[in-house]
Amino acid sequence: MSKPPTIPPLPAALRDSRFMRACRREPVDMTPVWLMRQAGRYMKEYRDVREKVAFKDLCRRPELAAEVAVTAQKKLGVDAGIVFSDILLILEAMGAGLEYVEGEGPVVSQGVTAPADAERLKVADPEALRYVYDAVRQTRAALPPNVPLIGFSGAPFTLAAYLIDGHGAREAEKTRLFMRQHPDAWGALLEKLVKGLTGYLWRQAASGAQALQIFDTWVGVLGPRDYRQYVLPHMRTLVAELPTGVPAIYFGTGTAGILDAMVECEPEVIGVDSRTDLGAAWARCGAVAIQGNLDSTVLFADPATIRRAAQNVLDSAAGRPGHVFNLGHGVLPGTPVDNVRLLVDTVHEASSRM
Ligand code: 1CP
Repeated sequence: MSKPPTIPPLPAALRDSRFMRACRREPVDMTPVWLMRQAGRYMKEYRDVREKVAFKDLCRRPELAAEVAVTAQKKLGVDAGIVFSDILLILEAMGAGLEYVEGEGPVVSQGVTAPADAERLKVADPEALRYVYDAVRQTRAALPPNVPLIGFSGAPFTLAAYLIDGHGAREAEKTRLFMRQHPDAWGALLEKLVKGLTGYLWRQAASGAQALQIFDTWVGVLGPRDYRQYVLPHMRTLVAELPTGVPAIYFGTGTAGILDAMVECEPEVIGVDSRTDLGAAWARCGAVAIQGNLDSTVLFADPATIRRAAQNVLDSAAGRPGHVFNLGHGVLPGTPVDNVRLLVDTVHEASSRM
């Protein structure tokens, strides 16, 4: 593997930003907020771009990816931007097929059905994803100087689930069987993923991402024993190999049963969905910042309901240092943009009074 690139020093305006302070569990003037999938179909500006460009081409055109990410950050007034990309792009760099089918979502082909397939896949060459680093660079340059940029990748388990189950990895049934039936091939596959992800995430940080989110969207299908046996050792390696000073945010859904095990990989921030109470999560996780966790469907409700629900999340965080406000999962298609802005303003106003 090529030597990791160097990480640029963090300018004071970014270092002292609310979001970075919260990631380090330092006190803040108000709770920082950003939203998973803050750039996407619910936003007219995004749909206008997508009318002209297919999704994969959008990801591969850094100037457009940057435009979409920066527009969302500015329009919403959120405390961080996230690079516009997708967790599945790395699968192509490993030798799998990936198509985004209109109205159906991503479809992975030439994935893994037998141990030999896991052997056939390559460690992703991080240079094959150069267009992502260009997007990071251009997004960083266009964001306000005090607004951090989040880079991201999928987690080894969730990416393996897309390779093994193909599309719609929600229940990950084939994946759960594969890891038990072929533990050696499973271990080798996750090692390969971790190697590729390490180079990929380092390069995003070197190109101007101030934090790195690892999306383990489907890991909640596992119980704590299986998580510790089949996933944790690989997550530990990945998080340990990331650059110091660049907070790692580890997010999964349906993780109430495995949160204690997930934090054992020692991320700076753990992301939880709306099924977990924030106060209870802190009691279990200890010294870690927590990101979350408003139910995404609240954003379809009336203003009073949105305000009350946001306040409930802030109340369960109870002013502890190290809360990054977010949804429990992504912004849903069809969400009214005005409601998202109301949420952001409410989080800022209500938390500054607390
Ligand atoms: O225009 C379109 O129709 C494409 C829809 C879309 C978008 C906007 C996809 C396809 N990916 C994305 C962008 C994206 N994906 C971002 C950046 C935007 C932002 O957050 O502002 C990020 C962080 C992701 C990450 C991602 N992709 C995850 C993890 C997050 C999560 O929601 O759990 C997952 C699971 C994916 C796979 C994926 N890509 C696209 C879709 C529709 C899906 C989910 C498919 C499934 O349910 O299996």
